[in-house]
Amino acid sequence: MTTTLITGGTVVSATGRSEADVLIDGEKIVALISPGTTPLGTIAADTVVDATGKYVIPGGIDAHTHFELPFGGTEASDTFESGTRAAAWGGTTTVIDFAVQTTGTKVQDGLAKWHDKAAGNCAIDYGFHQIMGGVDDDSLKAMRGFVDEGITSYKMFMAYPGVFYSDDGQILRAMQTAADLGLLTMMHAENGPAIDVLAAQLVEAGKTTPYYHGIARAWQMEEEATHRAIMLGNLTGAPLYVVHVSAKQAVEQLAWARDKGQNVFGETCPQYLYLSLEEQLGADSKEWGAFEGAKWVCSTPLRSREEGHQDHMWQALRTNDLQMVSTDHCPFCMKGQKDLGVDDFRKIPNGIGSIEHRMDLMYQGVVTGELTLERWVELTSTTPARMFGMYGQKGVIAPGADGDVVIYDPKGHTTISKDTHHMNMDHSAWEGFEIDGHVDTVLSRGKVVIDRGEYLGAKGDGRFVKRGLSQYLI
Ligand code: DUC
Ligand code: ZN
Ligand code: ZN
Repeated sequence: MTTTLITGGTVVSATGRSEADVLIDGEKIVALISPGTTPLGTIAADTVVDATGKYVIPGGIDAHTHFELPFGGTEASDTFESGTRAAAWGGTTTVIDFAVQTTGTKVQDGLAKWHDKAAGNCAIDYGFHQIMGGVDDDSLKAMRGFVDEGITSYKMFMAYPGVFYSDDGQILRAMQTAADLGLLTMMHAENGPAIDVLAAQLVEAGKTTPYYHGIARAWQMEEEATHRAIMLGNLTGAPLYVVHVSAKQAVEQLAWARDKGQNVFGETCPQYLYLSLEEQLGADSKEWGAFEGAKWVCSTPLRSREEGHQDHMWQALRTNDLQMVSTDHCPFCMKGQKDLGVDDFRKIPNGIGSIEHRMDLMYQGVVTGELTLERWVELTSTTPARMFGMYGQKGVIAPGADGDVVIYDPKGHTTISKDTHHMNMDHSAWEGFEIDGHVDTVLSRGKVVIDRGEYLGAKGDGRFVKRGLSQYLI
């Protein structure tokens, strides 16, 4: 077993910061040592990592990724191998991807397929949520095996009729089962049937460009579905976690339910904090013309800055009306994938790739004063660990936890570009973004996988994490 000592840094947790050295023995953190104390005698570690002037934080946890997701006649362009490697570059040491059951297939087959895709291919640790694409007697029975499989959360879609969609009766039945088992219900909250009508009307009127993706998926569709999901959760007693929240009105629904004491939670994603309907979806360029906006076609969609959604998301992250930031990493290339929808925005595969940039993008909130350092750690690591039943093992720098550690240099600087990122994409949704701060060194279960600009990890290093029940419930 090798020992690693991280010296001279400022250890930041969700609740505070302190000057301490961190000792890792093999895969586990074994001690935090304050300056001037030598409780373990003279420590002669095999490897010493100097973190002077830098932050030492628990590895990032991205609880919402889609590697190799079949969508719109194509497949998300990052594999488990490329996606988890890019995650490591960006200071994320655990991902939770979504195993997929589509309508008409068996849940167990979907899960087995996802284990096959991931096993032996990941650079960092990974877990799964289960997408339920068809709620029936069979799938409800399958849910009863989830906890033993270490899959304690599952996702349903109020959108995408004919693909992933569940109607209210199906949602009700699944939530009843989830309440019984203690599972966390994750919801894609958009009124899909109404959106599909609006989208068809727009296309018929000749409004086919990416911008109209955002118009069809109006905020009213998100607010209404969020409210409906909350009420179904209220009735059944099922804890609810709403994914990729982008409308301020949806946040207001979550806050309303939380104020009444309901177990309701929400995540947003970097794209809903920084990007907008006007500036990105409505963009055009020499290269792609009016189709440039396809890079940012995702669902829920980017919202209008004029309407104030982005500012509201930042505020909600401060007030804990939103508890987490995940990426919904679902990358597609422009050539050969996004361009399937060049004549009709409905055919553009939905998704943005950001897994490599989440820690950096959220650190900008610290730079601008939107977030404290501690809240940055909480939103990107500690709460994801608690929400999804991994806290203690992940999400914290403490004796007994996995040696998942990021050394972050606040003096570093990066310009994001497709030419330097490690995601399998021919463009970047974040091209030209200037980042203050930099991921310097990353350890995954005690192994240095990123060493100041060098990748030292390997596919197969990452292991499946069997998760427990949520540790975040009220
Ligand atoms: N939203 C996306 O943008 N992509 C994949 C699925 C989803 O819900
Ligand atoms: Zn979704
Ligand atoms: Zn998603």
